[in-house]
Amino acid sequence: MKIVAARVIVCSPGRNFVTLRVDTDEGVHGLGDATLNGRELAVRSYLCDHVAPLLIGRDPFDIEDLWQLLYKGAYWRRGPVTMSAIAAVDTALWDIKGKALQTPVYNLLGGRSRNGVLVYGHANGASIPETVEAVARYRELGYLAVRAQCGVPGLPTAYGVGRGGLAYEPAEEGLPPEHRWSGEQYLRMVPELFDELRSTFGFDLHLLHDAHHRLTPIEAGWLGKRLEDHRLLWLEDPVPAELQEGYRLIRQHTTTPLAVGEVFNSVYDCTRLITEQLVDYIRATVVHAGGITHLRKIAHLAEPYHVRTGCHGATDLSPVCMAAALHFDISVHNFGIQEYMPHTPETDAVFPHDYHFADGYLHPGDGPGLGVDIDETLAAEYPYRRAYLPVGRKQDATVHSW
Ligand code: KDG
Ligand code: MG
Repeated sequence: MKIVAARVIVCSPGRNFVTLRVDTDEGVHGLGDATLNGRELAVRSYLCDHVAPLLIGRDPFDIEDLWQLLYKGAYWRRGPVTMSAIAAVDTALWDIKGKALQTPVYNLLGGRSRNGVLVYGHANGASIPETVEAVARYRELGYLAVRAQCGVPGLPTAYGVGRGGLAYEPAEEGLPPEHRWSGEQYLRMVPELFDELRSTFGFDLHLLHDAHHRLTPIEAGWLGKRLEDHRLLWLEDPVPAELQEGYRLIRQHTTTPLAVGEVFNSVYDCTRLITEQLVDYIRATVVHAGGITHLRKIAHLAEPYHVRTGCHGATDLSPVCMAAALHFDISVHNFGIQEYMPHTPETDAVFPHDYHFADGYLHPGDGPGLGVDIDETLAAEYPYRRAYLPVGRKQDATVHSW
């Protein structure tokens, strides 16, 4: 089998997505997600201008060799644009191999290790009572794990809180909005939120929270300690993780489990965090961390250190990435949990897929390959629209991590 074409489709059915389609001379095609929120066109250019010409004539079954060719062969290594582009190729090749061998991708990854993929949903509200109501709605929908985010008194916007209720989409059309931040006000709100959630729901529900890279290590240590008795499944991204050893300081102060890595793009971003057991969950995912091939290497490194996976699964990762993540999740031994924000009906129509949610779990399809496709005619009705993530600033206007 030979690769005869590699094309990129950019569409915006509610939000922007970048999809790679790889075609072979035997009529089998594969898809890979290449979406990098707010920087979509850079990955499209990387794929079209620099990667696609290298693929033509290659055997799509040589997944490891092609991965190394694109990674080592570029000389310039890592980075979100490069690794998202490599991820898209890698994902498409696994899809092709599954279809060609007439088996779901999870069978190529060692087979199923569990019955379903435990997921968490996103509850949010402008106030604590609204957030409690949103968590209750997720419970009614059958979720066993819920991430809770809440508005912060005194701040006009808060991460994860949008249109109140089930959906939150941070990217906005046009130039980036600027959001204010106050660590002091936020740290007053979060303990009250989880006091209320635990007294309302007890301990039968997994609760999670995302601090979205905004705290200092000592603030994070205090928050983790204050939340310990609430037994969170995780506190996510308490501080930015460029300084991996910085997590030692947080660990010295709290046993609240920590999750890190949705912005990571390679195993080198998390080596110390994993091998020094500074985190409990690693959130790298297929599209931003070099595809299924590289994500498996991260998971395998993590396994002996009791670090589990918790793949990023926000709506800016397309259904192609979600399908790939589910085949990975169901097969990898040290799976922890998968983030799940359902896509809009428009997105689901453009990307028909056979994964489904039932009773708190997602289930990958059992058909050949990844079980996801793209309706290109429908996709063409939704052209790209420039959109950015917000920028964060402190109360005095100093730029801060958003
Ligand atoms: O594109 C950025 C979003 O995916 C990110 O802000 C979402 O933090 C996020 C999460 O945990 O889903
Ligand atoms: Mg996050």
